[in-house]
Amino acid sequence: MKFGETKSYWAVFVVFLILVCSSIGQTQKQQDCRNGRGGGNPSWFNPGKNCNYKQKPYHYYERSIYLNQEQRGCKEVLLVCGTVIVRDSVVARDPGCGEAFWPDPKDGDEVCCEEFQKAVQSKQPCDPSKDADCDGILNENDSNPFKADPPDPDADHKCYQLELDVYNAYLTAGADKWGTSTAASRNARYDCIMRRAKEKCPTIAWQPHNDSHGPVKHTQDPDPDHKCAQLGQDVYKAYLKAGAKDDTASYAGGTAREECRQSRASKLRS
Ligand SMILES: [Ca+2]
Ligand SMILES: [Ca+2]
Repeated sequence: MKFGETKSYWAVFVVFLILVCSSIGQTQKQQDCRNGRGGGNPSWFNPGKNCNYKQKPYHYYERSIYLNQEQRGCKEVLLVCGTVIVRDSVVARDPGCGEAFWPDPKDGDEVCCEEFQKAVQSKQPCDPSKDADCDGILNENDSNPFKADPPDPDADHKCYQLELDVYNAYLTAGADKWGTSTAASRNARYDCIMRRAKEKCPTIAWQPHNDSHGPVKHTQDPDPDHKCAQLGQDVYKAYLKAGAKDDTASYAGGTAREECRQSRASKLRS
């Protein structure tokens, strides 16, 4: 093999290594995003070879516990390595207890009991008797108790507040309640949630629309009372308040203003 040939083999090998490493990085990232905060399920969910005592959690559901003439009790129990996790609810006698809240554990749901019990004692990284997968959702509210759920991108309700602010901005501009105002504010909330989710997990397949159009000239000013201009300003400020970047906020404000001008111009023409 000539020296030049060896060099090009090396180059191909290095490129191959880079590709493999970057694809592993990508998979790792997707994994973290799917498993949510802290980057994944706690260690007791993947019992390794060194784990001596593994057990699949056991789930049972007791319906219709007699309470009195009007009410029934429903009791769900999860048994994990000797720890009992209970979910009690009281319902009207009719129709009675609904479907089970927790899913039945499957074969891949084995828990490493030494690690689980160690965490129950030390409460590190969390207390699994209260939150078995350490995702911050307590067992009794977690419909997926053995899998860390991804964080809620709107946990601080900023996107919900944005929806309210945009709705009010449209009402002030004279838009109708149920049509334009509702549609515009829902779109704003969806856009906000998706942007924030994508910031946390860049692998999410969603692209924001940022194809900005300049203002259109109209023969007659469709906005003599500056209601559309005010709407644009209000939407811009609402986005900034929700934590949007300045260009995202200007785009949203500009789009609202132009759509408002278009709609008023077409009313003037008819
Ligand atoms: Ca949980
Ligand atoms: Ca969970």
